Amino acid sequence: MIGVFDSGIGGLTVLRELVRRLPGYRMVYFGDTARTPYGTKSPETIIRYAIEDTEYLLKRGARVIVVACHSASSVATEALKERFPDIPIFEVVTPSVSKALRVTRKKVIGVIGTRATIGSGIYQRLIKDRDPEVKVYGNACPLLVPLVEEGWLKKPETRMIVKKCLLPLKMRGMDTLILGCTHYPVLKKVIQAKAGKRVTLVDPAEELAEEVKVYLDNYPELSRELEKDGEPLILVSDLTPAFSRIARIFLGRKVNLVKAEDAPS
Ligand code: DGN
Repeated sequence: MIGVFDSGIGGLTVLRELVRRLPGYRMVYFGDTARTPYGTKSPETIIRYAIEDTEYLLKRGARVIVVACHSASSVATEALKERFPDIPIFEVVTPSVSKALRVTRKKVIGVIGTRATIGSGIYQRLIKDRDPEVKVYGNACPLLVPLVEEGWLKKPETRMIVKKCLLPLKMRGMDTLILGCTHYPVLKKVIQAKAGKRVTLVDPAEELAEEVKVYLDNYPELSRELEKDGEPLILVSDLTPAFSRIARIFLGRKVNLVKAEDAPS
């Protein structure tokens, strides 16, 4: 099966795209709601959590790992690849960088994300490695996470904060914007309106899902080994009524969250 993990339930935006592109593949999602958020934590802590989340999914039978969390993708990918060299590990940063480089016309790319993601400098490194002429500007927008979780998707306060988050990037002339956090695709319409219609938004969930699909098309033996039995199992390390309500925002439909310790093995 395909194992997907996130700091919480925002990663369901990634699961949603995976299910859309790989319908029928068996998927298990683990949202670390007991320890969320990761985006405010130190790289050492995020790496430790990411390794534990991966170990948990492998124990449950995952053969492929998808890191849905941008904070974990940004700081823990290297450590995960080192620790689990035989497991195909996908993350959300690299495919969004490829897409941004393909679509930028003026070679000015903006990135928004959590403090951990922006603080890691990973986008600057990866983009500059591939095209030193491209300018990359990041802005941490941690306030958007609770706004989405409260369901404040169209409130004037949210529009105002989105505008403020994008202002420094607009001033630099970005023509492409990477939505570097699991929560941001839910705000796509507001972000597009405030960024301006000439700015191309990159939704990492879409790019990652396409990458996993192409990979499995190229490795038919592995693809055959991944069971295909429909509905994903969505596990969380802590369960409250609020999490179930919020999960619906991210997956776009009713979600049955299962507490990991109660899950059938
Ligand atoms: N899942 C996190 C991310 O994509 O960076 C957002 C939630 C958080 O940990 N702050």
